[in-house]
Amino acid sequence: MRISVFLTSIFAVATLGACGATPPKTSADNSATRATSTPTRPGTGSYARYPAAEELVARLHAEHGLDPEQLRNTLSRAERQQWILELVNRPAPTPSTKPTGSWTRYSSKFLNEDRISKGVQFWGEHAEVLERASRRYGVPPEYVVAIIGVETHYGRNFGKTRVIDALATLAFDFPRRGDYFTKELGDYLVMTHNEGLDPFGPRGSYAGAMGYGQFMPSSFLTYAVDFNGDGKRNLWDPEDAIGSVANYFKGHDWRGGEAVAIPARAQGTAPQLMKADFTTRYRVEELAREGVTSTAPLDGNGQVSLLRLDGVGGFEYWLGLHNFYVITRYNHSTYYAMSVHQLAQQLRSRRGPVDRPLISWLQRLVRPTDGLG
Ligand SMILES: [Ca+2]
Repeated sequence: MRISVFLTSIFAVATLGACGATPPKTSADNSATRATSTPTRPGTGSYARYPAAEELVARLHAEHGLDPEQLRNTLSRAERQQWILELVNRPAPTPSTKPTGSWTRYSSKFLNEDRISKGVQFWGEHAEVLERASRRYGVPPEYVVAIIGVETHYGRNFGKTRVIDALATLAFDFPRRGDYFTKELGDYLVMTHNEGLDPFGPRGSYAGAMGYGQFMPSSFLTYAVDFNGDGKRNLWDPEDAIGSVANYFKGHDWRGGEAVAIPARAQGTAPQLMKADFTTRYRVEELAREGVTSTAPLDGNGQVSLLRLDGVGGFEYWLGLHNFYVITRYNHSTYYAMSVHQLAQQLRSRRGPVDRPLISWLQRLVRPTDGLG
């Protein structure tokens, strides 16, 4: 995924690092030239003898038994990336109360023919793995494919920034989210130690998100799985990534078989003034009093979120159910989760209601009987 700088200014910076799995990314991630290509010598980098780096070294030694000299050596070779600080410190514009078409612009990045057809292709290439993940974790394949499609265009854009530089820069030079990114930097060093990786090897987004699903290091430690059975958890391997994304959703209480979001009808001007995003909770009767009604049964959901999409043709209203909230655990944004949901629906509709692997599996079950008969 490569959000334009415009989108970054509205959505990404405001929510940077708030995300469970992946902070939003920007077109700046494409700038390979901005990332330092070779590690500097020990003790000469931006964070050599930094007090905050020393504190992190002490904590990682105490909590994980990591070698302080090695850690000090690594951190002293990380490079501050000034462009990342400029990006995250850019002020976010104030939200408008009138329709501006922001949803139409945002969603057009993901809800387009290219993203759908490449998603169907990705699904076809990994159909067996997606089915296996769906059976094990109870998450439909289309939502796993849609996440990977929105995050990295199915592995086409992993991000080119050295993860250690991104995390060290945000941990030590971005006070507003310093605690969050210091924790992520620590988790990254634990991850590279446990997995036997050179900390200067992995590249990702400007915020340190990695691989097909753009996992942050804390998400790697908690939710990544070895889904191809080679003994390693590798976020850049599609099979491990598919299992890990499905496990992330399961870990955030995805409920198999339940709907995600339902379009709503809205009458009058009252709905425009209501608080509307994935964090809201309204009783159905409460919404009806304000002129908002569901276009489909709510499967027994007594409380729902009111979602307002700022489309070019005017506001569009949806009701977000439990699984919609689960998608926002990946990225705390209504537009993000709605893009994933609608892309998933498009992928499912294009792929067809029943998976071919399931059919061929059933055929294999039947054939031996035929042969014996
Ligand atoms: Ca693996």
